[in-house]
Amino acid sequence: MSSVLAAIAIGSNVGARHAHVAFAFEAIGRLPETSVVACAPVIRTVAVGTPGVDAGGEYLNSCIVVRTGLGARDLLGRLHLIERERGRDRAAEGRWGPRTLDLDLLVFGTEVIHEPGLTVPHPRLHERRFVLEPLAAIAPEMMVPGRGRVGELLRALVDEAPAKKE
Ligand code: A4P
Ligand code: MG
Repeated sequence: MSSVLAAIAIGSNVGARHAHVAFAFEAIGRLPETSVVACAPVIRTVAVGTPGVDAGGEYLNSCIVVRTGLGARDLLGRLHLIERERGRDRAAEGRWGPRTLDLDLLVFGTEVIHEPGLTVPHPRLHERRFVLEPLAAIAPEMMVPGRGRVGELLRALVDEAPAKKE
């Protein structure tokens, strides 16, 4: 079986956040052709918003690295199903609005994908401390195609405020 290392971001800022994040780790671990390589610490972060949309309260953020034989689109489709199982309703939320569970495909091996509904590496990964901090805790050497290594991308954010709330 050919397989790749994939990194997935986990975020939650609505409802039973700890339970949503725990469910995500467990559900991703149960995906077919997929094994968990490492789970990042769960950190509390300040919500990053977009003008005109209430970003909601504090997030719990984490990351998981898996080895998978699934294709990128198949994997993302299954992540969306996991989000739905935790009550995520995209139709009812604004962009970057509050959400029960957000699962983003950050990195998929060495692949660079620009398709409708699927951009890999995730286009905002390199500028987000709430993603890079947990990911660097488990995969600092992981290469983000076109951007550099995770640990270096995090160090490049030194001038920014810390993601952690406390
Ligand atoms: N899509 C395309 N490529 C991908 C990919 N690699 N991974 C498409 C995930 N989705 C991808 O996503 C919008 C569309 O992107 C989907 O149709 C999917 O097919 P979404 O999950 O419905 O919406 P979103 O997450 O609000 O959009 P976006 O632009 O991905 O938001 P971000 O960048 O994920 O930001 N603040 C803190 N502290 N912590 C957070 O976790 N998250 C966000 C969301 C904002 N502020 C935050 C946090
Ligand atoms: Mg998302």
